[in-house]
Amino acid sequence: MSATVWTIEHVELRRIAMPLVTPFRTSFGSQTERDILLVRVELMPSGGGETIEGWGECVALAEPSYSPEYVEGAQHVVIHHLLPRLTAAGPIEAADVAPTLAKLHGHPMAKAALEMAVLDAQLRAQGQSFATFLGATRTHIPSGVSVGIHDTTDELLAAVQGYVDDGYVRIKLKIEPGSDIDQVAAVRELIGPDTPFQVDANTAYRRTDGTHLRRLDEYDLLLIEQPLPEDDIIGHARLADEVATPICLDESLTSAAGTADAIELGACEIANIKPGRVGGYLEAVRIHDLCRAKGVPVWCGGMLETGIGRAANAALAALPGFTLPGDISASTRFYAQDIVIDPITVVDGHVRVPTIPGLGFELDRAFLDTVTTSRIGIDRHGTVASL
Ligand code: OSB
Ligand code: MG
Repeated sequence: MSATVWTIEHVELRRIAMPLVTPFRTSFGSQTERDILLVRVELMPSGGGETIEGWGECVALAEPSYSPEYVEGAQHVVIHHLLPRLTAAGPIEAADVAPTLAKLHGHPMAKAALEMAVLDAQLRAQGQSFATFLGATRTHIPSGVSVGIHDTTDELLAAVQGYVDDGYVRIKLKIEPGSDIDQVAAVRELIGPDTPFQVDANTAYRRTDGTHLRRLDEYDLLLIEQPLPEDDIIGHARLADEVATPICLDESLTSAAGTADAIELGACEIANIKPGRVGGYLEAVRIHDLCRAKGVPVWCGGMLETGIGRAANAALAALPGFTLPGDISASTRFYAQDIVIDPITVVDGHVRVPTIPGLGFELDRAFLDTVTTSRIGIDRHGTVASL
Protein backbone atom coordinates (compact mmCIF):
# COMPACT_ATOMS: atom_id res chain seq x y z
CA MET A 1 0.00 0.00 0.00
CA SER A 2 1.35 3.40 -0.88
CA ALA A 3 0.99 6.25 1.58
CA THR A 4 -1.88 8.60 0.92
CA VAL A 5 -0.42 11.75 2.46
CA TRP A 6 2.97 13.40 2.22
CA THR A 7 5.06 16.05 3.94
CA ILE A 8 6.70 18.73 1.81
CA GLU A 9 10.38 18.33 2.64
CA HIS A 10 11.88 20.79 0.21
CA VAL A 11 10.80 23.18 -2.55
CA GLU A 12 12.86 24.62 -5.36
CA LEU A 13 11.64 27.61 -7.39
CA ARG A 14 13.41 27.75 -10.70
CA ARG A 15 13.12 30.49 -13.30
CA ILE A 16 13.88 29.68 -16.90
CA ALA A 17 14.27 31.87 -19.99
CA MET A 18 12.76 30.36 -23.14
CA PRO A 19 12.92 32.25 -26.44
CA LEU A 20 9.89 31.85 -28.70
CA VAL A 21 10.51 30.65 -32.25
CA THR A 22 8.36 33.53 -33.51
CA PRO A 23 6.84 36.55 -31.70
CA PHE A 24 3.34 35.88 -30.32
CA ARG A 25 1.09 38.94 -30.50
CA THR A 26 -2.33 39.26 -28.92
CA SER A 27 -4.59 42.27 -28.39
CA PHE A 28 -2.79 42.81 -25.04
CA GLY A 29 0.80 42.75 -26.30
CA SER A 30 3.62 40.89 -28.01
CA GLN A 31 5.94 38.30 -26.51
CA THR A 32 9.30 37.17 -27.91
CA GLU A 33 10.63 35.26 -24.92
CA ARG A 34 9.10 33.66 -21.86
CA ASP A 35 10.30 33.99 -18.26
CA ILE A 36 8.76 30.92 -16.61
CA LEU A 37 8.54 29.89 -12.96
CA LEU A 38 8.87 26.15 -12.30
CA VAL A 39 8.16 24.59 -8.92
CA ARG A 40 9.90 21.44 -7.76
CA VAL A 41 8.72 19.71 -4.58
CA GLU A 42 10.21 16.83 -2.64
CA LEU A 43 7.57 14.90 -0.74
CA MET A 44 8.17 12.47 2.12
CA PRO A 45 5.52 9.76 2.56
CA SER A 46 3.93 10.14 6.01
CA GLY A 47 4.84 6.55 6.85
CA GLY A 48 8.50 7.26 6.06
CA GLY A 49 10.66 6.03 3.17
CA GLU A 50 12.21 7.71 0.14
CA THR A 51 11.33 11.24 -0.86
CA ILE A 52 9.76 11.68 -4.25
CA GLU A 53 10.08 14.63 -6.60
CA GLY A 54 7.37 16.45 -8.54
CA TRP A 55 7.33 19.45 -10.86
CA GLY A 56 4.78 22.13 -11.65
CA GLU A 57 4.77 24.98 -14.15
CA CYS A 58 3.34 28.39 -13.33
CA VAL A 59 1.60 29.88 -16.38
CA ALA A 60 1.83 33.50 -15.20
CA LEU A 61 3.26 35.74 -17.92
CA ALA A 62 5.99 38.33 -17.31
CA GLU A 63 3.44 41.16 -17.15
CA PRO A 64 -0.07 41.38 -15.62
CA SER A 65 -1.57 41.78 -19.12
CA TYR A 66 -3.70 38.63 -19.48
CA SER A 67 -4.76 38.54 -15.82
CA PRO A 68 -3.51 40.28 -12.65
CA GLU A 69 -0.81 37.67 -12.07
CA TYR A 70 2.79 38.04 -13.28
CA VAL A 71 5.76 35.76 -12.83
CA GLU A 72 7.70 37.79 -10.26
CA GLY A 73 4.56 38.27 -8.17
CA ALA A 74 3.77 34.58 -8.41
CA GLN A 75 7.21 33.68 -7.09
CA HIS A 76 6.79 36.17 -4.23
CA VAL A 77 3.38 34.89 -3.19
CA VAL A 78 4.54 31.28 -3.30
CA ILE A 79 7.50 31.99 -1.02
CA HIS A 80 5.88 34.38 1.44
CA HIS A 81 2.23 33.31 1.59
CA LEU A 82 1.32 30.04 -0.10
CA LEU A 83 4.14 27.75 1.00
CA PRO A 84 4.06 28.77 4.67
CA ARG A 85 0.32 27.86 4.77
CA LEU A 86 0.86 24.63 2.92
CA THR A 87 3.72 23.40 5.08
CA ALA A 88 1.88 24.42 8.27
CA ALA A 89 -1.02 22.18 7.23
CA GLY A 90 1.02 19.02 7.86
CA PRO A 91 0.88 15.91 5.66
CA ILE A 92 -1.24 16.47 2.55
CA GLU A 93 -2.21 15.05 -0.81
CA ALA A 94 -2.82 17.03 -4.01
CA ALA A 95 -6.55 17.42 -3.33
CA ASP A 96 -5.71 19.26 -0.08
CA VAL A 97 -3.66 22.01 -1.74
CA ALA A 98 -6.51 24.22 -3.00
CA PRO A 99 -8.67 23.97 0.17
CA THR A 100 -5.60 24.70 2.33
CA LEU A 101 -4.88 27.86 0.32
CA ALA A 102 -8.50 28.95 -0.15
CA LYS A 103 -8.40 31.66 2.54
CA LEU A 104 -5.72 33.47 0.54
CA HIS A 105 -7.45 35.42 -2.21
CA GLY A 106 -6.53 35.30 -5.87
CA HIS A 107 -3.22 34.04 -7.29
CA PRO A 108 -4.76 31.04 -9.06
CA MET A 109 -1.71 30.47 -11.29
CA ALA A 110 0.67 30.38 -8.34
CA LYS A 111 -1.66 28.02 -6.47
CA ALA A 112 -2.06 25.82 -9.55
CA ALA A 113 1.72 25.45 -9.92
CA LEU A 114 2.00 24.20 -6.34
CA GLU A 115 -0.89 21.79 -6.78
CA MET A 116 0.70 20.50 -10.01
CA ALA A 117 4.02 19.79 -8.33
CA VAL A 118 2.35 17.88 -5.48
CA LEU A 119 0.15 16.02 -7.95
CA ASP A 120 3.12 15.07 -10.13
CA ALA A 121 5.01 13.70 -7.13
CA GLN A 122 1.96 11.88 -5.79
CA LEU A 123 1.22 10.21 -9.12
CA ARG A 124 4.87 9.20 -9.52
CA ALA A 125 4.77 7.71 -6.01
CA GLN A 126 1.62 5.80 -6.91
CA GLY A 127 2.93 4.77 -10.34
CA GLN A 128 -0.15 6.25 -11.99
CA SER A 129 -0.51 8.38 -15.10
CA PHE A 130 -2.43 11.64 -14.89
CA ALA A 131 -4.81 10.41 -17.61
CA THR A 132 -5.70 7.33 -15.55
CA PHE A 133 -6.06 9.41 -12.37
CA LEU A 134 -8.48 11.73 -14.19
CA GLY A 135 -10.48 8.97 -15.85
CA ALA A 136 -9.49 10.13 -19.34
CA THR A 137 -11.35 8.34 -22.09
CA ARG A 138 -9.10 8.96 -25.11
CA THR A 139 -5.55 8.02 -26.08
CA HIS A 140 -5.16 10.84 -28.63
CA ILE A 141 -6.63 14.32 -28.81
CA PRO A 142 -7.11 16.69 -31.74
CA SER A 143 -4.60 19.54 -31.88
CA GLY A 144 -5.48 23.16 -32.55
CA VAL A 145 -3.10 26.07 -32.99
CA SER A 146 -3.38 29.65 -31.76
CA VAL A 147 -2.15 32.13 -34.38
CA GLY A 148 -1.04 35.58 -33.23
CA ILE A 149 -1.91 38.94 -34.76
CA HIS A 150 0.23 39.79 -37.81
CA ASP A 151 0.95 43.22 -39.29
CA THR A 152 -0.09 42.26 -42.78
CA THR A 153 -2.58 39.80 -44.19
CA ASP A 154 0.14 38.27 -46.38
CA GLU A 155 2.26 37.46 -43.32
CA LEU A 156 -0.77 36.06 -41.54
CA LEU A 157 -1.74 33.83 -44.45
CA ALA A 158 1.83 32.50 -44.76
CA ALA A 159 1.77 31.60 -41.05
CA VAL A 160 -1.64 29.95 -41.26
CA GLN A 161 -0.60 27.95 -44.34
CA GLY A 162 2.42 26.70 -42.41
CA TYR A 163 0.21 25.46 -39.56
CA VAL A 164 -2.21 23.83 -42.00
CA ASP A 165 0.79 22.06 -43.54
CA ASP A 166 1.83 20.95 -40.03
CA GLY A 167 -1.51 19.18 -39.78
CA TYR A 168 -3.36 21.23 -37.17
CA VAL A 169 -7.06 20.38 -37.28
CA ARG A 170 -8.28 23.73 -36.04
CA ILE A 171 -7.07 27.31 -36.48
CA LYS A 172 -7.60 29.97 -33.82
CA LEU A 173 -6.89 33.51 -34.87
CA LYS A 174 -6.16 36.34 -32.46
CA ILE A 175 -8.19 39.41 -33.41
CA GLU A 176 -8.56 43.06 -32.45
CA PRO A 177 -10.67 45.90 -33.87
CA GLY A 178 -9.35 47.24 -37.17
CA SER A 179 -8.01 44.32 -39.19
CA ASP A 180 -10.41 41.72 -37.76
CA ILE A 181 -13.07 41.22 -40.46
CA ASP A 182 -10.65 41.37 -43.39
CA GLN A 183 -8.23 38.94 -41.79
CA VAL A 184 -10.96 36.48 -40.81
CA ALA A 185 -12.30 36.63 -44.37
CA ALA A 186 -8.81 36.05 -45.82
CA VAL A 187 -8.07 33.10 -43.53
CA ARG A 188 -11.45 31.50 -44.22
CA GLU A 189 -10.79 31.84 -47.93
CA LEU A 190 -7.35 30.24 -47.53
CA ILE A 191 -8.37 27.27 -45.38
CA GLY A 192 -11.67 26.59 -47.11
CA PRO A 193 -15.12 26.06 -45.62
CA ASP A 194 -14.41 22.74 -43.87
CA THR A 195 -11.48 23.59 -41.60
CA PRO A 196 -12.62 24.37 -38.05
CA PHE A 197 -11.83 28.02 -37.37
CA GLN A 198 -12.33 30.30 -34.33
CA VAL A 199 -11.19 33.71 -33.07
CA ASP A 200 -9.90 35.07 -29.76
CA ALA A 201 -10.25 38.78 -28.89
CA ASN A 202 -8.65 38.76 -25.42
CA THR A 203 -11.15 41.44 -24.24
CA ALA A 204 -10.46 43.87 -27.12
CA TYR A 205 -14.12 44.84 -27.80
CA ARG A 206 -16.90 46.73 -25.98
CA ARG A 207 -20.60 46.10 -25.37
CA THR A 208 -21.45 48.45 -28.22
CA ASP A 209 -19.56 46.28 -30.75
CA GLY A 210 -22.42 43.78 -31.23
CA THR A 211 -23.30 45.00 -34.72
CA HIS A 212 -19.66 44.90 -35.73
CA LEU A 213 -19.03 41.41 -34.31
CA ARG A 214 -22.17 40.12 -36.03
CA ARG A 215 -20.26 40.55 -39.29
CA LEU A 216 -18.19 37.54 -38.23
CA ASP A 217 -21.28 35.31 -38.48
CA GLU A 218 -20.87 34.78 -42.21
CA TYR A 219 -17.48 33.08 -41.78
CA ASP A 220 -18.89 30.05 -39.95
CA LEU A 221 -16.63 30.30 -36.90
CA LEU A 222 -16.77 27.71 -34.11
CA LEU A 223 -16.76 30.47 -31.52
CA ILE A 224 -15.69 33.99 -30.55
CA GLU A 225 -13.45 33.81 -27.48
CA GLN A 226 -13.59 36.51 -24.80
CA PRO A 227 -14.70 39.52 -26.85
CA LEU A 228 -15.38 41.76 -23.80
CA PRO A 229 -13.57 42.63 -20.55
CA GLU A 230 -13.45 39.77 -18.07
CA ASP A 231 -15.89 41.29 -15.56
CA ASP A 232 -18.57 42.02 -18.17
CA ILE A 233 -20.68 38.88 -17.83
CA ILE A 234 -23.96 40.64 -18.69
CA GLY A 235 -22.29 42.17 -21.75
CA HIS A 236 -21.32 38.69 -22.96
CA ALA A 237 -24.88 37.47 -22.37
CA ARG A 238 -26.26 40.33 -24.49
CA LEU A 239 -23.68 39.66 -27.18
CA ALA A 240 -24.66 35.98 -27.20
CA ASP A 241 -28.19 37.10 -28.09
CA GLU A 242 -27.00 39.51 -30.79
CA VAL A 243 -24.42 37.33 -32.51
CA ALA A 244 -25.12 33.89 -34.00
CA THR A 245 -21.54 32.62 -33.51
CA PRO A 246 -21.24 31.05 -30.02
CA ILE A 247 -19.61 33.18 -27.33
CA CYS A 248 -16.80 31.41 -25.45
CA LEU A 249 -15.30 32.73 -22.21
CA ASP A 250 -11.62 32.53 -21.25
CA GLU A 251 -10.44 35.37 -18.94
CA SER A 252 -13.90 35.65 -17.28
CA LEU A 253 -13.86 32.10 -15.92
CA THR A 254 -11.82 31.80 -12.73
CA SER A 255 -13.78 29.16 -10.79
CA ALA A 256 -16.43 26.47 -11.13
CA ALA A 257 -18.94 28.61 -9.21
CA GLY A 258 -18.39 31.61 -11.49
CA THR A 259 -18.64 29.39 -14.56
CA ALA A 260 -21.98 28.03 -13.37
CA ASP A 261 -23.26 31.62 -12.98
CA ALA A 262 -21.98 32.68 -16.42
CA ILE A 263 -23.74 29.69 -17.99
CA GLU A 264 -26.97 30.43 -16.15
CA LEU A 265 -26.85 34.05 -17.32
CA GLY A 266 -26.40 32.96 -20.93
CA ALA A 267 -22.92 34.49 -21.17
CA CYS A 268 -20.97 31.28 -21.72
CA GLU A 269 -22.07 29.11 -24.64
CA ILE A 270 -18.67 27.39 -24.78
CA ALA A 271 -15.93 27.32 -22.12
CA ASN A 272 -12.16 27.58 -22.53
CA ILE A 273 -10.69 25.69 -19.56
CA LYS A 274 -7.19 26.72 -18.47
CA PRO A 275 -6.05 25.03 -15.26
CA GLY A 276 -3.74 27.89 -14.23
CA ARG A 277 -6.48 30.50 -14.61
CA VAL A 278 -8.85 28.56 -12.31
CA GLY A 279 -6.38 27.63 -9.56
CA GLY A 280 -5.42 24.14 -10.68
CA TYR A 281 -6.26 20.95 -12.56
CA LEU A 282 -8.69 19.71 -9.93
CA GLU A 283 -10.84 22.85 -10.22
CA ALA A 284 -10.50 22.50 -14.01
CA VAL A 285 -12.03 19.02 -13.73
CA ARG A 286 -14.93 20.43 -11.70
CA ILE A 287 -15.58 22.98 -14.46
CA HIS A 288 -15.44 20.20 -17.04
CA ASP A 289 -17.95 18.14 -15.05
CA LEU A 290 -20.32 21.04 -14.59
CA CYS A 291 -20.18 22.08 -18.25
CA ARG A 292 -20.74 18.50 -19.33
CA ALA A 293 -23.82 18.27 -17.10
CA LYS A 294 -25.14 21.53 -18.58
CA GLY A 295 -24.38 20.53 -22.18
CA VAL A 296 -21.80 23.31 -22.60
CA PRO A 297 -18.89 22.23 -24.86
CA VAL A 298 -15.42 22.79 -23.43
CA TRP A 299 -11.89 22.86 -24.81
CA CYS A 300 -8.48 23.15 -23.20
CA GLY A 301 -6.75 26.51 -23.55
CA GLY A 302 -3.02 27.10 -23.47
CA MET A 303 -0.57 29.59 -21.95
CA LEU A 304 2.50 28.85 -24.09
CA GLU A 305 3.46 26.13 -21.64
CA THR A 306 6.63 24.06 -21.83
CA GLY A 307 6.45 20.26 -21.98
CA ILE A 308 5.46 20.14 -18.30
CA GLY A 309 2.21 22.06 -18.66
CA ARG A 310 1.44 20.76 -22.12
CA ALA A 311 1.70 17.12 -20.97
CA ALA A 312 -0.78 17.76 -18.17
CA ASN A 313 -3.08 19.68 -20.52
CA ALA A 314 -3.09 16.75 -22.96
CA ALA A 315 -4.28 14.40 -20.19
CA LEU A 316 -6.98 16.85 -19.08
CA ALA A 317 -8.19 17.32 -22.65
CA ALA A 318 -8.69 13.54 -22.92
CA LEU A 319 -11.74 13.80 -20.62
CA PRO A 320 -15.02 13.19 -22.46
CA GLY A 321 -16.47 16.72 -22.16
CA PHE A 322 -13.58 18.23 -24.16
CA THR A 323 -15.49 17.98 -27.41
CA LEU A 324 -13.64 20.78 -29.22
CA PRO A 325 -9.92 20.78 -30.18
CA GLY A 326 -7.72 22.56 -27.64
CA ASP A 327 -4.75 24.92 -27.93
CA ILE A 328 -2.44 21.94 -27.45
CA SER A 329 -0.01 22.42 -30.28
CA ALA A 330 3.40 20.79 -30.80
CA SER A 331 6.24 21.97 -28.61
CA THR A 332 7.94 23.29 -31.77
CA ARG A 333 5.08 25.76 -32.34
CA PHE A 334 6.64 27.93 -29.63
CA TYR A 335 10.04 26.47 -28.71
CA ALA A 336 13.07 25.33 -30.69
CA GLN A 337 13.98 23.02 -27.83
CA ASP A 338 11.84 21.96 -24.88
CA ILE A 339 12.84 21.17 -21.29
CA VAL A 340 11.36 17.67 -21.54
CA ILE A 341 12.81 14.60 -23.24
CA ASP A 342 9.63 13.68 -25.11
CA PRO A 343 8.10 16.96 -26.25
CA ILE A 344 4.57 16.96 -27.61
CA THR A 345 4.35 16.30 -31.33
CA VAL A 346 1.41 16.47 -33.70
CA VAL A 347 0.86 13.42 -35.90
CA ASP A 348 -2.10 13.38 -38.27
CA GLY A 349 -3.43 16.40 -36.42
CA HIS A 350 -3.42 14.67 -33.06
CA VAL A 351 -1.38 14.62 -29.84
CA ARG A 352 -0.80 11.41 -27.91
CA VAL A 353 -2.02 11.48 -24.32
CA PRO A 354 0.91 10.65 -21.99
CA THR A 355 0.77 7.31 -20.19
CA ILE A 356 3.84 7.43 -17.94
CA PRO A 357 3.46 7.94 -14.15
CA GLY A 358 3.10 11.54 -13.02
CA LEU A 359 1.78 14.45 -15.03
CA GLY A 360 3.31 12.88 -18.14
CA PHE A 361 6.84 14.17 -18.87
CA GLU A 362 10.49 13.43 -18.14
CA LEU A 363 12.76 16.43 -17.85
CA ASP A 364 15.82 17.01 -20.00
CA ARG A 365 17.86 18.10 -16.98
CA ALA A 366 20.97 19.11 -18.89
CA PHE A 367 18.98 21.40 -21.17
CA LEU A 368 16.89 22.67 -18.26
CA ASP A 369 20.09 23.79 -16.54
CA THR A 370 21.20 25.72 -19.61
CA VAL A 371 17.98 27.81 -19.65
CA THR A 372 17.83 28.33 -15.88
CA THR A 373 18.24 31.94 -14.76
CA SER A 374 17.77 31.51 -10.98
CA ARG A 375 17.10 28.86 -8.34
CA ILE A 376 15.74 29.37 -4.85
CA GLY A 377 15.46 26.62 -2.24
CA ILE A 378 12.99 26.57 0.65
CA ASP A 379 13.27 23.89 3.32
CA ARG A 380 10.47 22.59 5.55
CA HIS A 381 11.26 25.19 8.20
CA GLY A 382 10.70 27.95 5.62
CA THR A 383 14.36 28.85 5.31
CA VAL A 384 14.94 30.43 1.91
CA ALA A 385 18.31 30.06 0.18
CA SER A 386 19.67 31.03 -3.21
CA LEU A 387 20.89 27.84 -4.92
O1 OSB B 1 -6.08 33.96 -24.61
O2 OSB B 1 -5.88 31.92 -25.06
C1 OSB B 1 -5.37 32.99 -24.76
C2 OSB B 1 -1.60 32.51 -24.71
C3 OSB B 1 -1.23 33.36 -23.68
C4 OSB B 1 -2.20 34.11 -23.05
C5 OSB B 1 -3.54 34.00 -23.45
C6 OSB B 1 -3.91 33.14 -24.46
C7 OSB B 1 -2.93 32.41 -25.14
C8 OSB B 1 -3.27 31.54 -26.26
C9 OSB B 1 -2.84 30.11 -26.30
O3 OSB B 1 -3.91 31.92 -27.20
C10 OSB B 1 -1.54 29.84 -26.95
C11 OSB B 1 -1.10 28.43 -26.68
O4 OSB B 1 -0.64 28.15 -25.56
O5 OSB B 1 -1.14 27.61 -27.59
MG1 MG C 1 -8.02 33.26 -24.89
